[in-house]
Amino acid sequence: MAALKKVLVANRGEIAVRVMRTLRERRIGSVAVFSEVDRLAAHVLFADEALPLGGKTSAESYLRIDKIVDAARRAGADAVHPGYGFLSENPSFARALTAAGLTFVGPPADAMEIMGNKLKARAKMLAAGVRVIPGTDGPVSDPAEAARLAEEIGYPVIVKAAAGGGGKGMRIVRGPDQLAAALRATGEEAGKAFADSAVYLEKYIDRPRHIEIQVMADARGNAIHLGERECSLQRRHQKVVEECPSPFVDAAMREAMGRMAVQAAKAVGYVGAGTVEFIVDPGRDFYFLEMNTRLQVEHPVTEMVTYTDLVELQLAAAAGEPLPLRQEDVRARGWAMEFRIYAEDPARGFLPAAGRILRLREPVGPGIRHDSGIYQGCEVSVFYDPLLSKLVVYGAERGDVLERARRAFDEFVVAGIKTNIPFHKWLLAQPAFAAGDCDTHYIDEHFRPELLAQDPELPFVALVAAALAYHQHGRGAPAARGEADGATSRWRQAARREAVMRRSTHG
Ligand code: MV4
Repeated sequence: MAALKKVLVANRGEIAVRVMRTLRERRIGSVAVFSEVDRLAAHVLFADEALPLGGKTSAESYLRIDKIVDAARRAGADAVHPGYGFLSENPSFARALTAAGLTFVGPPADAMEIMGNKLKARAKMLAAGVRVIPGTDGPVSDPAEAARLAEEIGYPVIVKAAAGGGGKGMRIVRGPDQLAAALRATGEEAGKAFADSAVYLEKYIDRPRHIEIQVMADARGNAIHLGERECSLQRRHQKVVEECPSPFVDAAMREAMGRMAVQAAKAVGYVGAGTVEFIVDPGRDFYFLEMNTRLQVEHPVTEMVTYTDLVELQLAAAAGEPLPLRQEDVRARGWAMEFRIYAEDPARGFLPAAGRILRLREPVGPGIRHDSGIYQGCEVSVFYDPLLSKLVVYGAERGDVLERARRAFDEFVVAGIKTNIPFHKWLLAQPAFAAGDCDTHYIDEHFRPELLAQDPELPFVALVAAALAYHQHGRGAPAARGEADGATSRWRQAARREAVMRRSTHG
């Protein structure tokens, strides 16, 4: 296959911009596609050229295989990079591109198909000698048979949808009395969500850590791993912070997990960048959970620590080039953490936020990388994923990264819409997080909105507003004395509320 000259990026937001940055460095043309809502989005402004898909929702735009294949043809692209989400793990998309003479920057459709079904993946992994969680070999539907199998596995067990993934379609069962109901409910849910009602049983691993291995394979049968990422900090199956290396993994465990991940990739004829997810029990035993057949959101922490550009490696693999490095050439140096910046309000149950970004001050300086899909003045809609950007912090040691991250968040200003930046500041103040001691339940068990610090700029903003009001109204501004109708001043009310809050939170 010849070197790539022009690549269409079938995605939006920070990942589309991220992919295009490597394209620009490699002097490969970049083509953006966009929905009606995204005419002025960051990825459109960054690209060499941009084609409209029409439609507002994902289903009408970024999920339309026909429109994207057509756009790639019209632009004269030779390849399509799918990013993550949208069509990135859709075997039909890969096949449609191949049929149109275009290169899919991703694995073979067959590999995606196997890994997209948990039962198929389990069977393949078992045959390849990869350790999977004890469970059933196939789907279970008969409650009596399920009860017998669950007894054999040992309670608690978990009912999972074969077509599920990422936390959707599963139920924990603590005893035989709950099994039949869980089987029925999970099956019904899976039928609706994935048009496939097959479910199976696994041993339930309580309080797991989520650790994943980055793999990279070429089309000539070579495969390597680039170490692990710790992804245990999640809120309702949505990752919030990831890091590399994991504070929980030692050299022996990394080696064993890495070897198993490469085995998994080879077993399905994998090509390109992929991630093998492991679930690790408190006794440090680890099991294959699933393989994500795409570039992941959190890939930058691996890039920082291994000094690689995973998009560049993806493009090389797609072009049929051999892997430019052997396993023994992979070296890890330093520590990296990624903080996901979401358009959501942590003070109000993480409600999605939308609107115009009125002011943006991005953190910069030593060890800071900000992979962003926003700019000052841009509109954030509720049509797509709420991920705005990722703050990636790099340093020599984990402690340096934490200090640097606190500094970076103090510089970071996003005004106009609510973000989870205050949440990250809270997290960075937690001793358990600083100690690297959080499992997948930490946030759900420890975070409450009342714990968020008040924005330190707020008193200054109030002061400036008061001064302005004083100037505009002349001496004796009415706001200082109460409303004209005799009601208490809003300023005074706010001050009282503040005083009460301080008393109640500081004893
Ligand atoms: C499990 C599990 C415990 N035991 N499977 C959640 C997402 C999906 N990929 C699989 N998940 C889990 N599967 C067994 N047999 C616990 C989880 C799980 C979890 C896994 C990884 C990261 C965060 C999680 C949060 C809750 C539950």
